Amino acid sequence: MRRLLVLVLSAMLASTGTAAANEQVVGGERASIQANPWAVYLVDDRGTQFCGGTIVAPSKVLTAAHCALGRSPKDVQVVAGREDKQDRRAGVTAAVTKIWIHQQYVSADEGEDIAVLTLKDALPYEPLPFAELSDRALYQPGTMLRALGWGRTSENGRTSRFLMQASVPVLPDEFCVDTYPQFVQADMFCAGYEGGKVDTCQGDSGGPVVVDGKLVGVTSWGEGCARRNKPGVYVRISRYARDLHSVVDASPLDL
Ligand code: 4AZ
Repeated sequence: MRRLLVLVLSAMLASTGTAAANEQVVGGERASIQANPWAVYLVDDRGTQFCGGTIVAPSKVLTAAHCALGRSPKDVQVVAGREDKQDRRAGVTAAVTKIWIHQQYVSADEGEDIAVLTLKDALPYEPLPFAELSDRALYQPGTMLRALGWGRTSENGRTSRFLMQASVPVLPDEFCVDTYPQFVQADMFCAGYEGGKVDTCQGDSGGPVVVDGKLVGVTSWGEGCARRNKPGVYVRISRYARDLHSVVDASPLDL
């Protein structure tokens, strides 16, 4: 996530005379794990963070299909309750026992970019409810959404050590279609500013996009990060409510 707070930066330069750019300013704003306890990240078998996710039930984490495809449960772990990736004492690392990927998933820009990880043990953090079919009004253009993640803080930069958040408005579907010929209205929405500057980026994929205490989107794809006229594209979660309930509400024995 990237946000250029020109005023703040010039004020800093004027007052201190140094160019020590504070990553927390250039890269978006910090978000606390206490306020967003359902925000998690995924690590590979080497412990490297590669995607985000959301706790949607005590032992279920929603992420993007493109984050899960081709991975075996034993090579993915969920880190929950940890705002600072370097703070190994904070939160828990949870083992994954099963990976569900939407049956129709092919690639992120064709839609159905959702997956659910089943965890070995229940997490001691509050799950976030996801948007239902009846929540279509939450996708009105102009609605301000909050996207969260530990992804890159600039297009070619490094992923963030800390949980970050950015606010982006839902854009009209026509804008997304004009920008991206492959955009599928029913399955996706796009959000951001025509001028760019605020966006999700690599590593944020699979992570939450929220409004009104509900998960409305999953970070999915886009051309670069924070580019002018290249908004981020997100999974339209309300459209998948039925599919998700069948997986998330299932008892472990049913799967
Ligand atoms: C990615 O590669 C990715 N700017 C995530 C989000 C966006 C672009 C790429 C949106 O995971």
